[in-house]
Order: sequence, then C-alpha cells, then structure tokens
Amino acid sequence: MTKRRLTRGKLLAAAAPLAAAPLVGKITLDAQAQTGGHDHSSHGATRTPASHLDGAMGHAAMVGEAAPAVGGPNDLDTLLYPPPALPFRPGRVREFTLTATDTELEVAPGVFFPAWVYNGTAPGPVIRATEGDTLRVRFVNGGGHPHTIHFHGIHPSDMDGVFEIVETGDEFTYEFEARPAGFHLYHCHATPLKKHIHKGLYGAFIIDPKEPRPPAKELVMVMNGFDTDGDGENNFYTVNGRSFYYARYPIEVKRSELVRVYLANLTEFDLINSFHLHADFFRYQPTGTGDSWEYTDTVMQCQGQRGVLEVQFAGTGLHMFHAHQSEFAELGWMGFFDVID
Ligand SMILES: [Cu+2]
Repeated sequence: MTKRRLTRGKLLAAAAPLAAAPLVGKITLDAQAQTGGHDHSSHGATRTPASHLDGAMGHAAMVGEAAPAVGGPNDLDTLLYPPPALPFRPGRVREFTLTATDTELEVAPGVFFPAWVYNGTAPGPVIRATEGDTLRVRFVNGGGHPHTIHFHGIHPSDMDGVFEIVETGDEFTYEFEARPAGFHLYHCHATPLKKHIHKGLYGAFIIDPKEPRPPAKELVMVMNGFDTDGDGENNFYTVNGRSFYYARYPIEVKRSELVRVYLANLTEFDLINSFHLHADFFRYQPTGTGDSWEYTDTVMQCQGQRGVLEVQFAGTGLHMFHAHQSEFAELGWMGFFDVID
C-alpha cells in the first residue's frame, strides 16, 4: 500500500464542515480514510459520504446536539472538577496511585488515538494537595514502554522523574513535600520526550496555599492536541481530551459566582496554545503563584505553562471559550459556559 500522509491543511479543510455537521454515528474524514492511515486506520471507523459533511454552519450554531463530540454529559467530570481543597494540617500524607497503560482514546467521533495514559485518560487524573503535605505517589508501569512521572514544583532531584526510569511491569514511589503553592503539572520524562508527552502521559497538579483561596466553583482545563495520522502535526485539539466536548455539553455556572479555572498547556508540536473568553473578562495569575494578576480576556501559554483564571460572569447565557489560534478552535478546542441565574 502506498502510504500517503494527510497534511494538517488538508485535514483542516475537511474538518471545518465536519465540525459543523450533525453527529451521525461514527464519522471520519474521507481523506483520512483513504490514506491507509497510521495508527488508527484499523479501527473500522465508517466513512461518511462527503455530502453529509456539506453545509458548514459556523461555530455560532455548533452547540449542544450540533457539536460533534464523543460521549455522554458527565464523562469528563472527574477531569473537569478537581477534588476539594483540604485545609492545611501539619504532618499529613497524601497518597495517590498512577498506573500507565496503552489504550485507544476516541478523541473525536470515530477518530481513535493510540495513547499512553495515566489511569486511563489523557490528561491523567488531577492530583491535588495542600502546601506542606507529604505527597506519596505510587507509579505502576503497566504500559509497553519505559515511563516516569516528572512533577513540576520543588522536590529532591532523585524524585524528579528523570533518572529513575520505570520499566514495563515495574513500579516506583515518588515522595516529597508539596511546594510551592500554585498550579503545576506532571508528565512522563522518558525519551523521546516529545513522543511520551504527546502520547498522553500528563496531567494537572494543584498545590493549594496554606491560606486557602476564596470558595469558588473550580474547574480544570488541560489543553492538548492529538496527531492522529502520525505526521508530527496535531489533527485535533481539545481541553481534557475530547474535541468539541464542552460545545456539546456546556459547563453550567451561576451569574456572579466566583468561577476558578486551573488552565495548563500540554500541547505538543505547536509552540503555544491559548484561552479566550467571550463577552466577559477574567483575572489571570501565572503559575497560580504570587500577587501578579492580569485582567484580560485572552492568555497564551507555551507547553508546560499554566495559570489560574478567575471570573464572575456579569451576564447570563452561553459564553464561548476557545483557543484564539482559530485553527485550533476549528479542530476541536472550543466550548461554552452556560451562565444561569
Ligand atoms: Cu513515558
């Protein structure tokens, strides 16, 4: 078979109408199916005649049933809603277990990505502790390649996930004090690093300050991308792992309540990613640390950057959010807050 690789440009041309098409069972991109693929070609995704993909409506119409996203309304709740913050208590030990496995993720309807994941999802689970806690993270490598967990933050160099490579079937326990307070992240640091991160081995890591933040409706958004045809460019972009998921299932918040978003960028291949909010402004604290807040409606992050957004919506209704790289938005990285009274 002649291997023809699909460029992102071709895919984008195909995906724009796809993005606006009604969800009609399993769909895949016509050109993609013809390539003989890479990775996901053997998963039996059915092809949808091009005529089904005609008639792009644009993003304004692409909400709820019109948005082509995988799964049900609560599928990503454990990634979106972090575990609660715990008040500081000296001497506390927080224990977590992360298991790496190889798995298939359906990142868009009918589009499967051969992923490497912590605890079954990309991003992996939200790890949360309070500054001063002892973190004890047991890492079990059930995947087919050597992996580690590298945490951002301050810790001994032999707990850094760089030198202690964990072979398939082995395990390692990371133990260190949680500091500094802020919003951090974790990811595999085995080589080739680009591949191990892109495959899905990353997640959000919140360290709450000893003096707690004000009560809020808290959300976690990890921005990522998926190169589903193996050409070194992302074909789909998401927050929390599924294209257009929060367009299909808008995030409900109340007017005037404090909404806090822990936003991180783990997108591989692209230099930056961004978050843009429509119809309101938010405060942004880089890395979730320090006293410096920016008041804006758009922030950008390079890979590994993260920060805390706080917003109190002034009005009700659907408020769009998306990457301000328009191409990313059209390939899946957009959604809505549904602000109610
Ligand atoms: Cu790895």
